[in-house]
Amino acid sequence: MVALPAVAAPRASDDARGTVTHCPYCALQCAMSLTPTAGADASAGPPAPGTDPVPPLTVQGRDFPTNRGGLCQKGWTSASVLRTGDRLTTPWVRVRGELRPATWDDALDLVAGKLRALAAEHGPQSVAVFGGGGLTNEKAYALGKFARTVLRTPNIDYNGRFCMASAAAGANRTLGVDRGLPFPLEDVGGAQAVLLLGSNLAETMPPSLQHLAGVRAAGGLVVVDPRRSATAELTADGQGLHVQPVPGTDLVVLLALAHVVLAEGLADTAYLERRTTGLDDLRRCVAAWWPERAEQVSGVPATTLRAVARLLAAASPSRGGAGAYVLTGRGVEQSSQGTATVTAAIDVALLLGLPGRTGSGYGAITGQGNGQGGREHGQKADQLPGYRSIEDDAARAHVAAVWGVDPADLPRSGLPAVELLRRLGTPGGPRALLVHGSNVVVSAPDADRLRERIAALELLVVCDVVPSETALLADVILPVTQWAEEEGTMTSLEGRVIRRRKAIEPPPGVRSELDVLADLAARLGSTVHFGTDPAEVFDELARASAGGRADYSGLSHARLDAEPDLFWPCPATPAGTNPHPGTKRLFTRDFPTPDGRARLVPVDHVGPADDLRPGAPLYLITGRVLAHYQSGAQTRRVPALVRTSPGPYVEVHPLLAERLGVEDGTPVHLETARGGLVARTRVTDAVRADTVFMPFHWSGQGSVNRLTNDATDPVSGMPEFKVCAVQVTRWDGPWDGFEPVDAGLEPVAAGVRGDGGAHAPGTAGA
Ligand SMILES: Nc1nc2c(c(=O)[nH]1)N[C@H]1C(S)=C(S)[C@@H](COP(=O)(O)OP(=O)(O)OC[C@H]3O[C@@H](n4cnc5c(=O)[nH]c(N)nc54)[C@H](O)[C@@H]3O)O[C@H]1N2
Ligand SMILES: Nc1nc2c(c(=O)[nH]1)N[C@H]1C(S)=C(S)[C@@H](COP(=O)(O)OP(=O)(O)OC[C@H]3O[C@@H](n4cnc5c(=O)[nH]c(N)nc54)[C@H](O)[C@@H]3O)O[C@H]1N2
Ligand code: SF4
Ligand SMILES: [Mo]
Repeated sequence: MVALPAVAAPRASDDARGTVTHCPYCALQCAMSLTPTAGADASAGPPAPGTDPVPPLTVQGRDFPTNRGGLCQKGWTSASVLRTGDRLTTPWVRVRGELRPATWDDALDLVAGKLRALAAEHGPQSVAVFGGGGLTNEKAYALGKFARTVLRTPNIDYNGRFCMASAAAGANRTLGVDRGLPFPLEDVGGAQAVLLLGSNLAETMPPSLQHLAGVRAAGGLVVVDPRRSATAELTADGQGLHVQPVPGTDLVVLLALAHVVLAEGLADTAYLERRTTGLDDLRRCVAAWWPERAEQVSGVPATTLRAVARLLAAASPSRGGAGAYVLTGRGVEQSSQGTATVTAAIDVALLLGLPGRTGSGYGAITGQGNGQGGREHGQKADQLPGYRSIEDDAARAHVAAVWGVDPADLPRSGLPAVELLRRLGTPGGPRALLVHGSNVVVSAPDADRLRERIAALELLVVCDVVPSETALLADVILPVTQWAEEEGTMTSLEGRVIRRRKAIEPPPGVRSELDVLADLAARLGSTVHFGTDPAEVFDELARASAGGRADYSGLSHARLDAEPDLFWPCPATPAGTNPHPGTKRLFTRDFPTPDGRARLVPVDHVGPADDLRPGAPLYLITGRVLAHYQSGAQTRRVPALVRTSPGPYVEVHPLLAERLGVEDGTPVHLETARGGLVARTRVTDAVRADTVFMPFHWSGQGSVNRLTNDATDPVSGMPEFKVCAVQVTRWDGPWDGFEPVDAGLEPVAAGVRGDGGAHAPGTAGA
């Protein structure tokens, strides 16, 4: 029998509306309150086949500076995932090829035994760890510490490499620090111009649109996207401009904007003089990108490029404007030149004198719930907690002292995500992989190749809440607590540290990841202490972060409960003095670089790694839809979301549709250098005629990542999800269509169906 979820007893942190917490999904971390659902039987098992689960908790939006009470459809249906029919409630172990329910003791003994044997025979680096930006700060910290002190492997990286790595690299090298938005989101409300590059906020963070109302009214919203996305639509009726470049040419657009700003004398010369270095080199590099040349590459008219540069300049403080922002999203970052593109975006912002001025700035829009904190506390191959470098001896000494280990025993940098995944099961590569919070076989590029690599592993262990497609390939699945079942902290896209609170008991049989890591550490004979109380783990994390770039040492769960408005850095202060107020806005006085100045960095355009060629004459771009989250592991299990967005599709322009001889709904075959798939067309003039678009939320036949390129950015290691070359043809062959996934509707039988549905071991045999 499965799960008898009971509602946790109310505590001081609950208000009249229930448990005060935040959404489980994206980095906007919308505030919500959770109350037991009236009439729902908290002790009921999974829903009967064919019926929607009654969520045990009712979700209500709560007023907060970011969401102002608003939630998107994913947020208000999020409690359904707590009671999905195939929620994992017991460990599963593969026996003679088949997953079977197991006890925790047997499962963990098996894992520990195998890890010990592999390390003894092949060295500690033969075990790799893959984390996720959805884990709480506490869990991300514990995972990094576990990898470095118990496994002693350098090979830990995480899905943030797919998400924020280029933005992080770009910001670090220019501004000296990577905090997605170095200002609170509400600041954007007063702007006169916003240049939004490769972000579809209307679908990916709908409540955030409230902060764009002002700029739209001022006619200053500029959206750069090869598609007329829902966000680009917001520029209609004089509210701004939609710039629709050739995919992968945003860097050229930005270089041309920088060119115009300099050529027309629109730069903030006093700011450049006082607060930056590197202007001469930048000037030389952008001189080559006059608007007419940029037009030839990007397809954006030179007149538009000039108009955008002038609009931004007019809104800039140095020219008496009300303020301007340059913001980047995954559309420009998930590129083999993502770091260069972010760098160019920051160069433009610096030329206009925006960063560090209240009411203006540059920011990258962080994606996952804890994408920000997840990259600060040690899941990244080259980082220790507090955003410290693992190659820096002082940082190693500090963190080793907190952990009670010898700094010499800490490994150095490991392989970044894509390379780590490519090397799985290869000679000299990792032979075991522990996955915490990512569904890589759906979300990583060149996914068919990844499945082959995973099959070559000697051990795959997946900790998850549901039997994701990746979990179904595992040798051992460990069921862990999620979101409303646990305490912790998340760091939002603004660098605001917020509390996640427990509202319901987890199903019996499920354990917290903190507990799993502590138990495994003990079974592996480690003497390093692993706390299982999230508040205690946070205190340790805070100490480990002290003095680092992301300093949390002045924070604690208790303080965050009392003050929900604290941003890092927030260092500890001497006893008897006032606590540090946190840092809402960065760069107001200087930049955290050695000379206190921001660095203008020259960059140049190369183009996509897999560009148009004979046999692949169109661009394939990818992204998201409103109703689904990431690999869909969670949202494909929410019936209301599946009804809104039942399956994969390919957006095709009417001119291309005519050339291909297809109509709305006709299946087409997509073929790239990596593989092929068949999906239904959606004919729309929102996409360019030389481009097709496909969302990545589905697996099996509908998984676009079977086609995407795993070429990476040379600085950040981020893969080029957004652009590759594709051949599209009408499909007249046999095709049984994509089975719409009736997620969570049936308690399903064991076995791998392979079509990416919501299926498997969850309740079988239980
Ligand atoms: N509904 C929903 N919301 C989410 C998520 C989700 O999965 N679903 N995930 C969360 C996470 S982790 C993230 S990272 C964020 C991502 O949030 P966004 O960055 O807004 O999301 P995407 O849809 O991946 O990409 C944005 C846009 O990039 C465009 N694009 C594609 N190629 C190019 C190009 O070459 N140039 C330009 N300029 N644009 C291009 C696409 O057409 C798309 O409209 O969303 C978060 N919020
Ligand atoms: N083509 C294409 N591919 C992309 C992108 C794109 O734009 N285009 N975007 C990329 C981006 S930005 C991202 S962020 C990635 C994300 O893709 P993934 O890394 O696959 O992220 P999720 O689908 O959120 O997977 C999270 C998994 O963790 C589980 N989970 C939830 N909470 C917990 C927890 O507390 N502990 C544990 N152990 N598990 C938990 C969920 O059930 C789910 O199975 O996809 C990338 N892939
Ligand atoms: S915008 Fe993001 S945080 Fe807000 S409700 Fe939707 S998924 Fe949740
Ligand atoms: Mo992301």
